[in-house]
Amino acid sequence: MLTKMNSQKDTLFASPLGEVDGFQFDNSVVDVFPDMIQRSVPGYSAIISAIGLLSSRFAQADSNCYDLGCSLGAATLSMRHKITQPNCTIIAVDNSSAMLSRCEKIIARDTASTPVKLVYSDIQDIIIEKASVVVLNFTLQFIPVNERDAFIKKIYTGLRPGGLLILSEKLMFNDTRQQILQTEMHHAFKKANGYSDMEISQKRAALENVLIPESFSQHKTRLLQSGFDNAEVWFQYFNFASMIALK
Ligand code: GEK
Repeated sequence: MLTKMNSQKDTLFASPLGEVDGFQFDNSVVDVFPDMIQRSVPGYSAIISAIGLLSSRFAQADSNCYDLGCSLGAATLSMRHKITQPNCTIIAVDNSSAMLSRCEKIIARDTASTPVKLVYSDIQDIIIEKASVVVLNFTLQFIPVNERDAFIKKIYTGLRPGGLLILSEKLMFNDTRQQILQTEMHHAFKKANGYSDMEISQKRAALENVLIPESFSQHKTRLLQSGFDNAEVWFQYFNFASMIALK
């Protein structure tokens, strides 16, 4: 699995930075990404495994399966190892050239047979067609909020009947006590995984205005208004959740 590959330990925010710049998916992040996401996103490995299981059930013959915001291809590889339907192509898209070129090397070392097409693009600019599975694993949260409705509608349009959208996101909560509790529990999760208070607070500053979380009810409303028949949370660990929406 990708998370067990040679990944440097994430110490990007371990020294005092003074002014913290906005977070970017550059080469320094690529080098530590598997360690970073594993120690920062509760349930990440469980979600990656389930993406494979869900894809094996929902991938249709002669269709495309999309991994939008693929980073180093963890979800792509999970799908690739579980899809058995003929003539499926996995289309993995990211707009970080650093991520995509490392992803290309990782995919090249993998021997599963379903073809993978890597696309360097903003995920909003690609054509989505003949889709049976679309994965947005912690990516929608980086798209400007006012552009999310049109983007989800575009995904819905590109999905075939019976198609599946897997949407994993950091969540926010309308209830103030829940918001505080879940945020504190996420920080406790990160501390238990070896991050210091300074690393946690500097990373939070870097992600402010870059990662914009919404509530589950905002996501559900958008998914239903875009045309999906239904949308539910299938996994949640503190303020990180993965949803499935069916066409
Ligand atoms: C995983 N899904 O390991 N267009 C294309 N890519 C984008 C855009 C955009 N507009 N915005 C952000 N990205 C992965 C993890 S990480 C989540 C996803 C995180 C890309 C960005 O370059 C990065 O690679 C990815 O989305 C987000 O299952 O780091 O919290």
